Amino acid sequence: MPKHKGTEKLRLWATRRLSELREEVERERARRSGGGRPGMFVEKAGAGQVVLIGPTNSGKSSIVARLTNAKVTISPLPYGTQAPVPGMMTYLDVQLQLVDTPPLINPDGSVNSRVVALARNADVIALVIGLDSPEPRRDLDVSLRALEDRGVAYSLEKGFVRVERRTQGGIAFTYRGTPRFTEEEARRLLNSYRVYNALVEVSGPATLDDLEEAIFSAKVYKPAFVIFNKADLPSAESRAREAASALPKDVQWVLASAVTGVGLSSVGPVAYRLLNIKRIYTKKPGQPPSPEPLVVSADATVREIAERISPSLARSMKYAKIWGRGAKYGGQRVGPDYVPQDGDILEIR
Ligand SMILES: Nc1nc2c(ncn2[C@@H]2O[C@H](COP(=O)(O)OP(=O)(O)O)[C@@H](O)[C@H]2O)c(=O)[nH]1
Ligand SMILES: [Mg+2]
Repeated sequence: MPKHKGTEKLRLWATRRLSELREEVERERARRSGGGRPGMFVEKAGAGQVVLIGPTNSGKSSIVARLTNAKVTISPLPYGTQAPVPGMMTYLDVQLQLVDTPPLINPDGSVNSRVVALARNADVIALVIGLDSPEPRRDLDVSLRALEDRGVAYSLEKGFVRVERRTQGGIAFTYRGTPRFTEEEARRLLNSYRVYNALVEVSGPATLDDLEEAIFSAKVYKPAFVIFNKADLPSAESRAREAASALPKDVQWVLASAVTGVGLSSVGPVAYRLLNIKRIYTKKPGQPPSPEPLVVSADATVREIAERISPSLARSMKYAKIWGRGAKYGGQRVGPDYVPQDGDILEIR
């Protein structure tokens, strides 16, 4: 990488990421040679993986125990959870995977990079903060900084860029918000790194620095929300409100108690929304819709949904009939580029 002032930050990221990956390789080697370290990666299941992270004793294990069938260890002693434990919960009629994790912050105050790795690999991050802590706001800040410093962005408010390299087609841009750079500047930077073909997705007021990070994929965006737990304790709500005041606007929070169960019913809907998916009930002509939905990305078109069923259906389809929120009237006829809504019934012809 060219050495100039603008790449200082980037070199820092690259160095840190490199040492994280080295650690990971070391651990994997130790594990293979029978080192007996508990496995750290959790195979995804269901419509999305929601990883619960946070300081020790905030109630991550208790929440996973309440919402899923998982066998977790709940302990009043700190650092009770050593390895990630997945469990499944049903929301609407889709299965969401919740993952309990060891504490994000080690006893010596350092960050557990294995937990950051789990968050990096998640579909959605749920940050659990215990309201019994002397300083919930500090816990929140420390946890969010741990993610940010290790290249996990949890908010799009400050701007974010994703660069997907391609083999042809030049450089194309998509925007959600207005960046702080011109396409001309972006092209020049990309070209200086010998990137000539790429899809550049720009969110919020992103800068050229953000673009530069994205070229090396040092950074990922993970939608996140905060669970303030232990709502059963005195003045919980005002303490949660105070801590949450520092959150970016696109990071939602919920107030819950793993002991009384209050507020936990928000976890499913908030996680579902952040997963950016939709349920489509397909049907054959003259038959009732399938009881199990097809889960696809929220912006999927009729053609993409057909593709999921079978490539030959996608090729041969002429039109579809649709019922539900995405239809003007039941049985409306729509084309392959139509975007159905969550919960719609679709008959592909
Ligand atoms: N009062 C109260 N205590 C809780 C709540 N959730 C968890 N705890 C307690 O907090 C301690 C730590 O819980 P645990 O789930 O093991 O936390 P973890 O370290 O984040 O997994 C245990 O003693 C739990 O019983 C809650 O909603 N209210
Ligand atoms: Mg635990």
